[in-house]
Amino acid sequence: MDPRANSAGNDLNAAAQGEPLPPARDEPGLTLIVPVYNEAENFPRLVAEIERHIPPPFRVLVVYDFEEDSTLPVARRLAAERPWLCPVRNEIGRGAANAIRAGFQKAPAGPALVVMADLSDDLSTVPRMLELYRQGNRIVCPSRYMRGGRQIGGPRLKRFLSRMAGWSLRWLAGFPTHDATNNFRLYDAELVRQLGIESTQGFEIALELTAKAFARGVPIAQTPTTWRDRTAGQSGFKLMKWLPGYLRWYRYALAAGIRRRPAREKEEP
Ligand SMILES: Nc1nc2c(ncn2[C@@H]2O[C@H](COP(=O)(O)OP(=O)(O)OP(=O)(O)O)[C@@H](O)[C@H]2O)c(=O)[nH]1
Ligand SMILES: [Mg+2]
Repeated sequence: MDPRANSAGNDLNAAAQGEPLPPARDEPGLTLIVPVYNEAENFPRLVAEIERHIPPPFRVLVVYDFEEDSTLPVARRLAAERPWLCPVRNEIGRGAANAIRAGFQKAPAGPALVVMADLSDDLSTVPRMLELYRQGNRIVCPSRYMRGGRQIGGPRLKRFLSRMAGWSLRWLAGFPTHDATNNFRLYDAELVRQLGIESTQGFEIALELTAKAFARGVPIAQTPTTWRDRTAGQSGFKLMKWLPGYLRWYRYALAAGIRRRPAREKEEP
């Protein structure tokens, strides 16, 4: 196991001693965690989408791995007029999972939304997600695969595997979303601190956190969303390299669903 496993809780405590966070538009509020890898082309449109769809107060943590990332000059220019926009260097180690972990280190208590910079995620879903969070759900999952959801474009094999993972976990284990692998997701930051993050490679991090919360009976909701394949920039998705991580948390979620079946049957008469 990775020596950093389960260290997210400590990391998050350490965040209080790190650089000060930018003020949200009005304290307290939503934190957006946006991992970026050379997203200069997409980033200004992402900021416009955030301003259009997300009700203040919020802050945006733009998590990059290295100083030469093409997103950085663009993000810094836009941040000059937006105190809530904050580039954050991922010091944990390169890669998407570590970037998201680094974002959670910085996120204060309250709702934390992970959103991609490639414009694939539909931010008009966010007000409904916040409503479901305020109703007591600690994780809210936008779903491409439930009624009302859509997926437009993307590689066929990846689409097929993602859909199969979602459907099988839903029907075999009663997983709380049809879309187990989508990383566009809202979390309670304190819950993430308690659960800890073990993923260090790719985007299996959303499946990990949701599976751990599901195993503990934490309230989780889903809501339909539309996902569109990126039109600019390069995909960094590494299916074969990341598959073992996905399989680990898939098996965990399946076992949790079977173990929790009597409790679930009581919850859903
Ligand atoms: N910091 C950091 N961010 C990354 C890394 N890889 C990808 N990202 C960012 O994570 C988000 C999603 O990455 P994508 O490469 O689009 O991966 P995906 O959305 O799962 O897959 P596709 O869009 O289907 O290819 C984007 O905002 C990327 O810029 C990485 O190694 N480090
Ligand atoms: Mg993408």
